[in-house]
Amino acid sequence: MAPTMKDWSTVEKPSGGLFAKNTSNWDDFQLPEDRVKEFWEKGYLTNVPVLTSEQCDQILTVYQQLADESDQFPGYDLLYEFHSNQSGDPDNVLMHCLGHWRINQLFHDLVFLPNIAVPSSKLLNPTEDRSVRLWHDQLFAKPPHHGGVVAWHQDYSYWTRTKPMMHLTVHIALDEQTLDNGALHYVPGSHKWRKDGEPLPITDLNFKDMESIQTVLTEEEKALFKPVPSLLKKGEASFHHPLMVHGSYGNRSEFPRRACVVNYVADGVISDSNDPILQKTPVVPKGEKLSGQFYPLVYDPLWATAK
Ligand SMILES: O=C(O)CCC(=O)C(=O)O
Repeated sequence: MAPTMKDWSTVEKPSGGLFAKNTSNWDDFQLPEDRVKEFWEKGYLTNVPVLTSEQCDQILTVYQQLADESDQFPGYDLLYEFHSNQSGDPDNVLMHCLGHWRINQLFHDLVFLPNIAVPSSKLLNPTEDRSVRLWHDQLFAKPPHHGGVVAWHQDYSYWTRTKPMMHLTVHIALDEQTLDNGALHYVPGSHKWRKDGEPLPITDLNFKDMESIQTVLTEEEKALFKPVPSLLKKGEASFHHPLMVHGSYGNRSEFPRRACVVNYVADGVISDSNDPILQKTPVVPKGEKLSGQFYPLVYDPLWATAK
């Protein structure tokens, strides 16, 4: 049984553990307009530098401890989910975790990082800048030689218990991502495939092969299915739309491939369920807005105008 410890979700601001606590020049973190346009056209943006190599190393120290110690890691019981190998197959190992921002100061501060929170305000909605709230965080780690696959999917297929769809994923590489080690891949334009904005049905995420999504694609979508790799350097992030089709192949290199993911929602997104929308968190009654301890505000465009 892991020892009890501070629950960092009770701290609704960055603590100063990963970056300076106070930021006044919020606008310095905005992306240039052409990059925002590129995001809405292609459905993703890649190679945005967000962490220094030193910050990555700081995070990797605790990341690896959590991966190695799993249920012995202090605060383990506060995690929303922890899968030391989500595939169950020792030849295709994928460590996947949610809720680590609750148990460690660096993971806590990462969700408030202005380099990701501020640009997200223009990537949650095409017509107006939005205030940004944490939805949840994730870790995806693929060990050397036998790291598993993440099959093609759209994130919003898994998130329809919250609406409307104004969600965003920020994928941060703590290790360089290459063709050999299981870099994330995107299918450009796939966020515009279904005119009704409905996500594709969930297909088997079996962590061994990528292609189960093909069973639900139309002939036209199959013809447009032209994936490209997102070759992130250490400390770079990609941002992707909730309907972007993405996935990653196995890690057959001799090095680990570890990533941190932060998922945001626009302020105003509501719960569409009377069950807990995240494991180990209280119910947000259907129709009520995500807010409070588990969904902190990480950026409000008004902060940039208030002097
Ligand atoms: O780390 C991976 O390969 C999968 C990540 C993913 O699905 C995401 O960033 O949304």
